[in-house]
Amino acid sequence: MTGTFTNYLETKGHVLAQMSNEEIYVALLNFVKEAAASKGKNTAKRKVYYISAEFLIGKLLSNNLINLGIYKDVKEELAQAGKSIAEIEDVEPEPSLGNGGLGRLASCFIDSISSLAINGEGVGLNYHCGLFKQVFKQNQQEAEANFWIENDSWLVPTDISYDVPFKDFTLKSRLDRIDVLGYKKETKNYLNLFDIDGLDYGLIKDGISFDKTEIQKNLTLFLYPDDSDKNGELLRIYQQYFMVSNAAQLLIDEAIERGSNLHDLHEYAYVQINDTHPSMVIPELIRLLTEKHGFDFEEAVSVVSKMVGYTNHTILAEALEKWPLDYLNEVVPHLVTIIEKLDAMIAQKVPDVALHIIDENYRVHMAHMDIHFATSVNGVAALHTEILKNSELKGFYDLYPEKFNNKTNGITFRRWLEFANQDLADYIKGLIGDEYLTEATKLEKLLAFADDKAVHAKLAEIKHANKLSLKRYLKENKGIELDENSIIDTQIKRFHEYKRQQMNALYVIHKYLEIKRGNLPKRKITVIFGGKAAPAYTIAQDIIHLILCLSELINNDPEVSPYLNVHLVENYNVTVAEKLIPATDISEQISLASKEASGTGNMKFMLNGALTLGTMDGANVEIAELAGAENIYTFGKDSDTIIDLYATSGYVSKHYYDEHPVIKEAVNFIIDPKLLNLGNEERLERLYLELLNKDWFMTLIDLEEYIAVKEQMLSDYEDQTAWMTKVIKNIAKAGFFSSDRTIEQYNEDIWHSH
Ligand code: 26V
Repeated sequence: MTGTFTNYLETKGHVLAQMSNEEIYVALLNFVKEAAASKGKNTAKRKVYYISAEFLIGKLLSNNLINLGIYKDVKEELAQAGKSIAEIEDVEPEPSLGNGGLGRLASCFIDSISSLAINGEGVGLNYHCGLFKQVFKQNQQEAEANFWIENDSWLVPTDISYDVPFKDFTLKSRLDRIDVLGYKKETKNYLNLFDIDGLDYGLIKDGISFDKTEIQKNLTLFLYPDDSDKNGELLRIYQQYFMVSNAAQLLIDEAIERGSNLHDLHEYAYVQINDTHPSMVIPELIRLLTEKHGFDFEEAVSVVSKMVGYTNHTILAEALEKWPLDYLNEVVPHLVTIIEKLDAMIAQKVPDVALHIIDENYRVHMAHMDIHFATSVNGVAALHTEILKNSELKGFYDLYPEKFNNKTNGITFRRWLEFANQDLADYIKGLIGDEYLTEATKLEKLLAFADDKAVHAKLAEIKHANKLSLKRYLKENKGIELDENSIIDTQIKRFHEYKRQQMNALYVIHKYLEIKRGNLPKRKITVIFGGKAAPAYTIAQDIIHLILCLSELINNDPEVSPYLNVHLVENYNVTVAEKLIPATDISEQISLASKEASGTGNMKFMLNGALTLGTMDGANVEIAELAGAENIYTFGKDSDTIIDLYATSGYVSKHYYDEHPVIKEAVNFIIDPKLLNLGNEERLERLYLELLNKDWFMTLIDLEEYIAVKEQMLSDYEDQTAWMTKVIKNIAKAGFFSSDRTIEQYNEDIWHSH
């Protein structure tokens, strides 16, 4: 960096004190973009292409200032001119190019790739309407289009363009890039976002419904359109193929430019397939090498299968993509011939049809194709990888044990501590220095302060200040009145039955009834939820409805609200997470064991001094191991038990309901007149019956233990010395969950980019 922001403004003839927040934001954006433009590129021979349908990047201004090492200076310059950096941050729109964990992970990964100066870039799509904007009306979720691209944005246009052939037409792409700056690095990488010209916003009707058939005008209009109908699914295939064809053409061009003769392409490029959404990159690379570059089929397969790795992010059957061959034939018939040949190759050497690519119903199992032709298959937490090896993908593991490996997820500490919790970060630096920003396990030095009362007091003070900031934010932006003196218990994540927000809601009901009976808690509890539900996912919408009704009932009840508040924060996104996490005491990670592949919110809370209340699922298991079982609160059946119950159809929710009065009382309350008066009878009734008669994700099996452990936690909170010791031990051991560690492992074990 040369010169301060003020100098930069002077060269443009501006005076900071006279500028509006909007003008300052745009000036800072351009200042950062110019700084980024002067950085060099990473140059290792083998370049990594992290292809992902989602990059939930969040706002970029502050993160970029931090990575440039000038955040504090700029903050100070602004303050001297009477401006607040927080108000400038508010001006930036948040691009929501992702649904949840998978997209946020991809964003933490590109931050770490740049921060480690690895030659690696993200490749995805530039959706003009990111994930829908959530609004609540009559205690229900509604979805609105969520435009984020303004005249001044982080996108840097390029003149790179490719032809992408579909069955009935060819679409020209356009590439826009976002600079990805590493933490205090002289080099940068790109996030490559492909787009089309000729998008027609006029196709959008009510909310997020739109004409899904006009592919040449809608391809990058929406992230994951509702795919519950055939046109939605076809559009998904169009999007996926468009993404990977562009990625494949880009990587081939770049490899040639850097000296590859393509027969050695694998030495120049490695593709990490983020879930199965980019799987068609395998046949597409084979197609390009054979059709455009004169390879014979076998050699193309041989080269491609030395340069791709597949990451699995879920064992939920509905998320494992299986495209009907018919659909692929409607969109990309030229890939179908290749996929059929790949399937035939596998069928020749693997007798077990369950492992083939195309099944007896002519559906293409994208994950199977990935596994057969990748060098590496990884899960995202130790338990998840074990489940893949021993049950979900056992047949494949028996076939290719050497391909399977674990890469426990991570988060970037620059965004999730240094930026989101500035007071805590500064305090930690005062205690142990700032090495942890690049070498996260140095946080262990905090263990020396685990029993230090002065440190405890300071941490409590910081938490309280964060609650106050959250209170201001929620009041100004979300119409919520937060009690900063309450214990803050937070569950933020996509709404899904396996994540069991409904179990937390049943706890809330139980607590409400207890308070009504005069069993008052020692200290007020605020239960906060945040998250969106897929528009086509009815039960998830019903759970949102229940929570909104409970919130209305409880917060307005003068007998109860002094002891218990419930809030569901509207339009949860990365920005909201950055405010909620530093203010939280209790981190809810209560998925049904075996179902949450990893979780990354759990890591963010741990790093920010919240204690985990969780099942032994995903990365919670590793949190317990690292922090020590006595420093986290676990409950519930373990994954082996749950997997067994599914295998034997051994779970009957009605038994739990009938045999446990506490459960019965809480479930019955869902259709109590008090709630029915506030809500929609059909929704509440459906949820009640679902829990009673099906409860596929076994809410009731863990409910009683959950209530007991949460009560234990609330009472332990009163012993602040013991609580703060736990908090410090958690923060000290959070270093393992830095995405720098994860990315180093990807590079050492899979990518080999040096
Ligand atoms: C699947 C589908 C299928 C239906 C249409 C919409 C949609 C959107 C995304 C996905 C992918 C689901 C996989 C996923 O997000 N997994 C999450 O990945 C995180 C990062 O590894 C991990 O921490 C979470 O536990 C895991 O649920």
